[in-house]
Amino acid sequence: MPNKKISTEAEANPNQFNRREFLGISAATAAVAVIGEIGGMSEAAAASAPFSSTPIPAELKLPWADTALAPTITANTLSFHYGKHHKGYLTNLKALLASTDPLVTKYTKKLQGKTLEEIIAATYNKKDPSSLSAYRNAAQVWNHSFYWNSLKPNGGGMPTGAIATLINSSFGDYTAFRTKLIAAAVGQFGTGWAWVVLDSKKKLQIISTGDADSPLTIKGLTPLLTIDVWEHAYYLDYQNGRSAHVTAVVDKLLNWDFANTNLG
Ligand code: MN3
Repeated sequence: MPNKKISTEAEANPNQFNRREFLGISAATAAVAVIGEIGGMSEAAAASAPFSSTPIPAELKLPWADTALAPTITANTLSFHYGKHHKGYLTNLKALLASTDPLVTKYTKKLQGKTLEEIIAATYNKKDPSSLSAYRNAAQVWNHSFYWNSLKPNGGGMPTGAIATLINSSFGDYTAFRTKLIAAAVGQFGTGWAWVVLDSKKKLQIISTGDADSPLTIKGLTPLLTIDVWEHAYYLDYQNGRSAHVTAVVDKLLNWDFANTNLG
């Protein structure tokens, strides 16, 4: 079941998905953007915002070569994490939505043609097995795509741009932020994620979520960066050394450009 420990104020908020404003990161989607307004969001932003309105992808893609993050994250780890786990979630989601079993379609009919964000919102905290499976697999497809984009070769270290200013105003300085982010990632019990998010008061927060949960289901939070702390993210390279893995990710791979893009 979805982990309810993510926040005492956790609340599914479908409307959140319609009012986020992200700048796009994809040249392909930006190229089709035209000027206009959709519900307060510019059509250019809506069309080029892959992490606020994400169709179920036909296939998945890494934003860098599978050798590019080594030695912090090796191609061997990615061959399983991306090649088996991430792709598996997409395969499972598609199979579920393609099912013609009336016991399944009773719950999945309303999910047809929806974006990942809409599926996540519609199935959050639902108890029937089909909705639960749709939630878990859609959320994990979304989380992993967001995670790959949160990493880049020669990333990490001192932030730049708007995220640097927000880190200083929200946490005092980068050192305090780094300590808190590593602690949240290392301290998440069992499977889950650590997130840097922007709250409704335009301050940064660091939170962790369990299993497939993400800030998308918490009112007022905009995800900026994430770190996967499921064991499949690091066990082949670090065995039980989650702390060493997380520290290396923060210092060598975090993609501040992506955080700045998500800040708009
Ligand atoms: Mn994972």
